Amino acid sequence: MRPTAALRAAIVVALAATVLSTARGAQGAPVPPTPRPSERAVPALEVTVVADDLDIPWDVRPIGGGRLLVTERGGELLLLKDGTRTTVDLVGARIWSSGETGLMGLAVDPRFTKNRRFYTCSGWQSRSGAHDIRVIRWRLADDRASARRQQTLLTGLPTTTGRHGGCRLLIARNGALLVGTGDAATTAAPQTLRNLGGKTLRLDRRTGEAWPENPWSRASGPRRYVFTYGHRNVQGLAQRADGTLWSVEHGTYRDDEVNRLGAGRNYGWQPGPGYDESPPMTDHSLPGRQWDARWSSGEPTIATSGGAFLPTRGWGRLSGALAVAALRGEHLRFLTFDKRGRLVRERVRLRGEYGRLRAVTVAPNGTLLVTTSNGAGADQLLRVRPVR
Ligand SMILES: [Ca+2]
Ligand SMILES: [Ca+2]
Repeated sequence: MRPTAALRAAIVVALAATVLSTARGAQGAPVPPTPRPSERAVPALEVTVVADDLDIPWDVRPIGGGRLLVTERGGELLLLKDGTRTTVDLVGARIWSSGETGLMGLAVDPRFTKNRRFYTCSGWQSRSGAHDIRVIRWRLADDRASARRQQTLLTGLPTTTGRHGGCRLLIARNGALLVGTGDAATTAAPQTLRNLGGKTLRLDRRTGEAWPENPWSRASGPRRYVFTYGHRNVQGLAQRADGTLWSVEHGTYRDDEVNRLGAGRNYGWQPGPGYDESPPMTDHSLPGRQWDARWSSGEPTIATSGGAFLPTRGWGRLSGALAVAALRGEHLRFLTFDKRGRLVRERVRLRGEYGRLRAVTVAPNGTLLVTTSNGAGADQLLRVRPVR
């Protein structure tokens, strides 16, 4: 018999922190504040289990009022509050799930309390049987039991078997909706601007039009959406306090990457014929300039996934670091970059304690929401906070 969530959470808290909080660890129950670390100290991390018995929770976003939306890759959208969970019926959805692709990226409108809008990136099956990956804007019903499709913002993100489906979403502080895409394990995608795969894309979340400041925004065809290209499989997107935009992506057998994104830049991925993955993740022999990663794993890879910048205060020496989840590496990695974006420090935490980690979201109270990705319906949503 499996231990109850409350018992497991209590065990986690006892193991994770040297200073024990008074957290009772009940699912989603408010946890009293714990001592904040000094800004000069490296904090210990306290972990509580918000929910368990999840199945590949791919993304998590707060919607206010203590409620969280969670996508499960298999196609379910869940609403969590105070330890209860309900399924949100995505009315008319034709989610296509295969391999690495399914119901994935999630973004919540900054004006959600007024307009109840949220955004998904997912595999989609048409009535003809064809499938692609698309970005859709939904409106959550007043009773939160269902959501209706308001607009399909973008279609035609490539997919083949489901491998390298990308699909992280981020609403930047200027209001633009960013989409990180994968190359669909095809050679054709990453270096051509005629294909939406292997890119970061930027669009207007209200209309689905290309973001007007995109480098090719006045072109016709897919290139008008392109912000950056030459990516293999973007799994994380994050914005730093200084406004800069960053991606996290999966390497081949080497070199997972964190890139600082600049409009129109090429990040250098071009597999060989037959999807030969031996070329480097940043191939400078390609025409023109290729931009090097700001961090890379070297060999072997750790399968970096979601990433989010920590608040600039409240996390001690980790304040302002990029928190990155590692699937294969089974840890959280904190990367500190200086003002110019050069890596100055990295720290690894929670190694092997929760298995594979996928999504990282900063909650409004400055804590981190992290999902595991171990499958078999035994995944967890964790809350990670710094303690003295
Ligand atoms: Ca690269
Ligand atoms: Ca070159």
